[in-house]
Amino acid sequence: MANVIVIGAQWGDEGKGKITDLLSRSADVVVRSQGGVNAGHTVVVAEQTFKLHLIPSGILYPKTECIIGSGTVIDPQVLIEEIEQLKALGVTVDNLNISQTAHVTMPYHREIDKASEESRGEYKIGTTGRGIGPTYADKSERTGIRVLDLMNPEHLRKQLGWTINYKNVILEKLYNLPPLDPEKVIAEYLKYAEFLRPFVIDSSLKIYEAVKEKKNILFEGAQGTLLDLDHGTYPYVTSSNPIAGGACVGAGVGPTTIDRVIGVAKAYTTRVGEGPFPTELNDNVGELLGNKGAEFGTTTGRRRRCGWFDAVIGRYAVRINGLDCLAITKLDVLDELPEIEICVAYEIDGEICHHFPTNASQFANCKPVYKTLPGWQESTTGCRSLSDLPHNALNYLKYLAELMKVPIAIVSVGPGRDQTIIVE
Ligand code: 2SA
Ligand code: GDP
Ligand code: MG
Repeated sequence: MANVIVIGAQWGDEGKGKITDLLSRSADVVVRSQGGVNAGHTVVVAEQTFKLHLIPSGILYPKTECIIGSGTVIDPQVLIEEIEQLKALGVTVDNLNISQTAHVTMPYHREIDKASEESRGEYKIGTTGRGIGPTYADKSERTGIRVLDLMNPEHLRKQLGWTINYKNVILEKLYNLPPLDPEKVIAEYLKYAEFLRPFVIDSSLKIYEAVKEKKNILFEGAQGTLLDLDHGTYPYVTSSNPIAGGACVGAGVGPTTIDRVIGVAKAYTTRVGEGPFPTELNDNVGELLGNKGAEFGTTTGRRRRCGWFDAVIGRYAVRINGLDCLAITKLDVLDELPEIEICVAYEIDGEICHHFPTNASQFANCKPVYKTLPGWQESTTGCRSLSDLPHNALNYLKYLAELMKVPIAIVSVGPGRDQTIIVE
């Protein structure tokens, strides 16, 4: 398997959790390198559904080392709940490691995230309200609290005393919210620190040692390419870098470590939160995709917006991430449709454009150019090889690969581990 990055090729929720779990069978180490508890990765094993937010989707394999890397932001309260839930389900977390240089989400980050969204009115981003943006903002501003700081009570007391007084000015004066009590927050976070202490490591060193020992390392992306802070649909993005390059930065490995980059894309498109979405369907087809695909936020429960597959975005994801191949998920959700549209280009100001426009206003005003393909109107959920697929489903996949100029290596036809076609 070698060293593989798995990233989302759309706006997140492509099924990265399922694909990571699948590939984790042959991985020695699985690393999450960006994002925080905004992420929701679902893994379905037999009758059990696991919803992971910070813990890598490799955790279900007890011999696989799982690392929450340096580029992530950690909400200790949610992480502890996640650990407890896994333990209650009989999953061992002895293989879990937490980077000492990851940043910590504090109560004021959550408060400021929510208050800032409310104050933006029609300009809101549609964040998950989990404090992600403010945590990364503090990291950039160099006022963040890191896991290391959490592990040092004396230091934490000093640093938090100052920071909370500063944040209270923002909470009170800007948002008219009650101030936080520094002593209460410090006591709460010191408790979390004691729980998490045994998991804390120097993560980039551990990953480096695994590289040297020629272990198979899987880098599990969170969110998706179009939510990337630098290359996504700014400002409607998350505050980290979900693209493949972000995995190297967040994990602390050089790009030469990476052997393969897999992009995960749904057979259609979804987006949760605000921002332009050219192929969005506000009709009964959009509703069908949402209902059949159970398109609700894994973290917030918000209804996801649904639309046709967008190959312009797909090609952009291939380029920005250097994708070697694709995993196409949720093909089964299209099973009953008589016809399926694929966006092959955009019309912008009367001109046909085959490239993703990084000019936000052009993207917001583009019109999709569709190619219509016949549907297959049979169930694909029982298919286990390409030859099991209905002719039109196979044609649909072939057309996607042709449009994006990368091979499809995996096809997913249901949430279960076995509902997968590995393309030889
Ligand atoms: P944030 O909270 O600052 O990261 O939000 C900024 C934008 O990023 C989007 N975002 C996501 N989009 C899809 N899935 C995500 N994870 C959850 C899931 C989302 C949920 O798995 O379903 O439960 O609602 C995720 N996390 C962040 C977000 O919608 C904003 O557009
Ligand atoms: P992630 O954030 O990319 O890991 O994706 P999420 O877990 O947020 O959302 C994907 C959802 O689709 C989850 O509920 C998965 O169980 C489900 N899923 C994954 N692959 C398939 C598939 O091929 N078919 C169907 N019907 N559901 C799938
Ligand atoms: Mg998700």
